[in-house]
Amino acid sequence: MGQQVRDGFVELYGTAPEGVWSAPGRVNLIGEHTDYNDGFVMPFALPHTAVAAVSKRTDGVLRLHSADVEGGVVELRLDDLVPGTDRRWTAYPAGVVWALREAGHPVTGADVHLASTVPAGAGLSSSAALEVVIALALNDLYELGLQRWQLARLCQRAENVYVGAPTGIMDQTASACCEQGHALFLDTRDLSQKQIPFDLAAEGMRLLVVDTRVKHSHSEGEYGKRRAGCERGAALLGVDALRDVPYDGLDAALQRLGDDEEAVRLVRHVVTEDERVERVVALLQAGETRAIGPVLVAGHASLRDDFRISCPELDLVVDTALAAGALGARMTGGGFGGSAIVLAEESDVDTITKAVVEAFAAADFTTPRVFEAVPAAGARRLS
Ligand code: GAF
Repeated sequence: MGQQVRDGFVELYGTAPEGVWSAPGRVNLIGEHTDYNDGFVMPFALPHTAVAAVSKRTDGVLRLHSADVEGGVVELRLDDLVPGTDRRWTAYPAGVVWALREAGHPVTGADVHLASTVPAGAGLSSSAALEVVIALALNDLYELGLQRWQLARLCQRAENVYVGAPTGIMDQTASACCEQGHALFLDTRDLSQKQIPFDLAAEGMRLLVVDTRVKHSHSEGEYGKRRAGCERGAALLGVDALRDVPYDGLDAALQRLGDDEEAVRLVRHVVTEDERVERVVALLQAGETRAIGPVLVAGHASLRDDFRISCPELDLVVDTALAAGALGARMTGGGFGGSAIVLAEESDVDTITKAVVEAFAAADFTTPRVFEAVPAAGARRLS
């Protein structure tokens, strides 16, 4: 796609771009809604990417164009970028430019043409891919010398403040830092990372992504409500973040919350989910990959029953896949729609896929999009 985006830039702006960059979407293997609680996550990069051809400008103008969106070039003045004022796709790249400048980096403008193969609204981090590809391009072109984790932080700030979605740091870090063939074990408190080899094919397994086609959006209220609820739970327990509630102290913590049913559910999900991430890492490192299946299923139950962010379509994927022989399955990403993942023996993939598609048809749901996910590379310069 790099060449196509380069050609598109030439056609649009009449000169060759200074470079072309790509940044992937992600799926999260385990560790959901833990990132804004300073906890653990374990995403890996998808082969689906946002690709941007970019050149610098010196006149304080940002020109943005997407091959995926109807309409022409959007021209913005850097001095006019104000958080919360843009409801279009352009808020993501413009937000990154705003965040870089707000942090004191001397960005004086850019021409951008981009295209993305990350499905939008599918819970696969299409917005983080868009942010990270711009951040990486500007970091290179303006020789800012920022490290990957710093770019991720700036992209998160763009999303939180400029776009107005109160998300955590997982998606941007995944897009910026993942490596091919690995899942990223990330401690979101200090952003320390460990690349965990994750080669299912070598062990005769596959990981399927099932996009339910139910669109989700983080700017809408429910995500923010869960986040506020977790912060309230931490305050009630007198800790900085729920990450600080130890797993072996969970019962005592829940007792302290008494009959505050909502706080009990949210705290129980986050604390047990952090433990599940650590368990999955330990199992993978011990070579017991098939044993992560039940941990993924327990994660789904916790998101459905305690965190309450699943939906009938996601539950149907999980239940149907398990009944058709999957080793494990769970929703992935922010919830309220989006995608689920299914861990399966290679020999069961066709049966499971067919069962899920048929179950959706029987329930009168939109046909889901099913594809295999193999851990791909993180953000990089293509040319
Ligand atoms: C979304 C958010 F963007 C992430 O930060 C994370 O909270 C995730 O939902 C849930 O784990 O993708």
